[in-house]
Amino acid sequence: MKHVNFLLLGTSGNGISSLGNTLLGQTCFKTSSDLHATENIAVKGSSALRGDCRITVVDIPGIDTDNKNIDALKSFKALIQEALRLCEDGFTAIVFVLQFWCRYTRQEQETLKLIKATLGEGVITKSTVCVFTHGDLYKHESEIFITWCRGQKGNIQNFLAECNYRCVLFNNKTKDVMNQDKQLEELLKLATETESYTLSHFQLAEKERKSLEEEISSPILAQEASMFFSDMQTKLKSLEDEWTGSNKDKLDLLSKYQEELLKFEGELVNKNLKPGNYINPFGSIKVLKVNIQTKCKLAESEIKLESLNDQFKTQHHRFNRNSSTRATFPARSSTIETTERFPQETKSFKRQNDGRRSLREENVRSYNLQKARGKGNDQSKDTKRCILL
Ligand SMILES: Nc1nc2c(ncn2[C@@H]2O[C@H](COP(=O)(O)OP(=O)(O)OP(=O)(O)O)[C@@H](O)[C@H]2O)c(=O)[nH]1
Ligand SMILES: [Mg+2]
Repeated sequence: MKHVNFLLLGTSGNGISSLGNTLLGQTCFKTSSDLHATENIAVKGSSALRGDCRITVVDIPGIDTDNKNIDALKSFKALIQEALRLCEDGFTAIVFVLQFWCRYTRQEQETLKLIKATLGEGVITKSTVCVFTHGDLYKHESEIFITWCRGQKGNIQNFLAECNYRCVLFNNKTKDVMNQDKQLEELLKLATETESYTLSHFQLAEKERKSLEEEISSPILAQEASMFFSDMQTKLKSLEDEWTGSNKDKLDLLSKYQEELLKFEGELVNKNLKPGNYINPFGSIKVLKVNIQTKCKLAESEIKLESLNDQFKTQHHRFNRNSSTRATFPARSSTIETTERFPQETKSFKRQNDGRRSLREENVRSYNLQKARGKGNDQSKDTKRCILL
């Protein structure tokens, strides 16, 4: 006996479950005339003997493309996996269900895109038959249906050409047995032209699924990124305007911000953000990095300066104490005397002065750099203070 397995897919409400019942010759699937989708969250498979053929049909809930997000994508993927589990030999044909009397809209194209991205780009060309339901509304009596299909224009024509005009019209309401048999025969004939769709096809499509996932998640990621940046900018601004703590704590906080930024950048790279109609977050990351690094340098300079000041005060105090001893020595040139009598202190002063000079030069360079970037006015208060010191 011949076994034919069909997987029915299409936009919600197109008559998918009704078609399943027509194919099986009995009511196995729940149908509804409600405007909302049937609360049919499970995949259901049923078989029936039709002539010399055992037909198995797997009906999955119609696709609702208004709900386009990562979760919808993942749940559709899970439905297909479940369908393949129910039909281990795979499907003789994938049946894409359209309504004859309805326009081929953007929604249908979105559904098709989701199907291709989940089952693989080649699924329409190789494995799909298109069934138009509501055949009772077909009034072009004199024109055979395939001629009507070939006469269509625009996006629907592209789709029909893609499935090589494997199209058949179904009237799910007909009680005429001859008509019922005729449409089933036509579908079975077209199914001999298709390549079976199996688990291995589904596994090969993983790359396409990933790509669609990235396309859907990229605008959401970009929005998250923009919120992250504005939050980071606020934190940096308040660090500049309202900070009352020590420079050491400031530096620690800046290092923490830098770590957060690098972590966020890593996450964005891993999620493979695709270019789209939004500001590229990597540009903002660069700006924030430079901003944090400049602030870190300033805080480090302040810390160095504070430590030099402390050292200087200690040395100065010690020097003053020793100067009373120095008064008992015969009068000589003060520089020579200081160098000879206090070699340690003199060397230390020299080092401090060198240190202060190079620090001052570093601050001047940093100030000039900021000024050149047009940020000198507000960020240079600290730097100016360093230069004056
Ligand atoms: N006149 C006519 N009505 C049809 C035909 N096929 C389906 N319908 C009607 O279309 C409506 C939706 O049919 P369903 O089979 O429940 O559609 P579905 O695509 O499975 O919908 P969901 O599972 O809810 O997404 C029902 O009222 C059916 O009676 C047809 O060939 N002709
Ligand atoms: Mg249904």
